[in-house]
Amino acid sequence: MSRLVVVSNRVAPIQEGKQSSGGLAVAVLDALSEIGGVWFGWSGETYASGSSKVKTETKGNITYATMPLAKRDYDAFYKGYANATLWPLFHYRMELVDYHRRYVVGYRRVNEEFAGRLAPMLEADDLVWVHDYHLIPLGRDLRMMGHRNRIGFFLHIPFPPPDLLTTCSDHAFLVQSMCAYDLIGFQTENDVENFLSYIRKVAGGTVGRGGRFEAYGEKSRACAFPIGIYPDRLAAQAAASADARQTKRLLRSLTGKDLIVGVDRLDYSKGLDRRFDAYETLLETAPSLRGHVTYMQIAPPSRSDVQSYREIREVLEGKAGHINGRFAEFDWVPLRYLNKSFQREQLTGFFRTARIGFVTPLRDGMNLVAKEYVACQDPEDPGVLVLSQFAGAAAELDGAVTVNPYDTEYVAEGLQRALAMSIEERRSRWASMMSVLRANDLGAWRRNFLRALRSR
Ligand code: ADQ
Repeated sequence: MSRLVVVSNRVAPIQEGKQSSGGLAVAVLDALSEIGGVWFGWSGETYASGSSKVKTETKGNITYATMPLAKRDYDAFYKGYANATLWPLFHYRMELVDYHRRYVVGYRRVNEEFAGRLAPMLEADDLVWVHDYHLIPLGRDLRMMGHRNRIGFFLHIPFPPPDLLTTCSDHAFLVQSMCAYDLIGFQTENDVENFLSYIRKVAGGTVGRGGRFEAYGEKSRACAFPIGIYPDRLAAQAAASADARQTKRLLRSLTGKDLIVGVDRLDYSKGLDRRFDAYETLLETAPSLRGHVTYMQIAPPSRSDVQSYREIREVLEGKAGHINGRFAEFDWVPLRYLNKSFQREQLTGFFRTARIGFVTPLRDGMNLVAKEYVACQDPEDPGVLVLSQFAGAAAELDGAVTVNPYDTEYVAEGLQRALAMSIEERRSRWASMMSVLRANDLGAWRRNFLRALRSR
């Protein structure tokens, strides 16, 4: 079988043996360790002057090939175009887009450099799988260097409708670059539809059956491959974690109160500010719940060198202080707000302890936390998932209490419904979600994508 060559922005956290808080890292490592191959990407290091070298290291059946970025490339490509331009743009947050020509110049330069460094490592029958918004032009750059391999691209984040995408001057460059791939994978049918709508309306292309299309002189295919988890592995871990020291400590600290849990990277797309507002509305409108619920929000800081991330952190600190100042009693703190990461084993225990999984992004490609929360529940006494209708996961998780995160009263009502739900209803909603998670697990995601790429 041909090798798999995965290219993604970051490789380093896994290589250094650190716990990564990104969903992509978990998914890619799982896929590669089953098939074997190469994982190429940025090492996470920067250098001020001179040139860089690709460092390779083989562990088991995976060769990690990483390269550092020049400081100016880090600023323009990573901090700039990827995280201050594309991330807000693709999450429908035009007002947060920070656009500069030097950013896109750096973005193109780094993609060309990645392609140039990867090229000598490629064998003719390698399947190449490029991940995410940092590397949209990479496939086209490899093609321009003469590589005829099957090259697929998967976008982990949402794809916006054409009216939003065209607010960015580079929209044609971005979509044209995507068309150079043999297969373009999205998280949901909604994202596929947004992309094909651009192909029809803006690119003047034609769209056929099964996501096949022609545009900019290229023939390609766009399909949805919703990313999953391994639910039974997590369930086993959660069951084991129920007896872990930290889970017991958490349980003791709750003294019988119902736990609402949120776990997100500290990112404005996750809707934490409105989520805090909704919790405040819950305490305001349902006074009987005061002293009987505890909301624990775990949110490790991410991308702290981007201005909009520093701002959301400040906003959340203010809101957390406000809620606790307004409602706390001498023996009850309504909101526990933690800016740190936890080991997977600890998180699974926390998920299992929580009566409610509170997941309300304003826009999210998929949201693996929603799926992980469901998988970690005790089948006899499962908790309830309160989920934003704008998370990709909402298309699959039909047993969740679905809410509109922009409507804080509606979210507060959703929390109330979830807190009051009968055990029969909780069990039946959980069972229906768990069977979806098993059918669309992480293995299925990887197999379906690679099968479609091979057979194109
Ligand atoms: P993310 O935006 O990072 O991923 P998500 O899908 O929820 O979001 O994945 C986060 C992962 O990190 C989960 O596995 C979670 O358990 C873990 N994690 C989060 N906070 C943590 C903490 N405090 N400590 C330890 N682990 C933590 C992007 C897209 C998503 C898409 C994924 C995968 O934005 O929409 O679902 O990629 O494609």
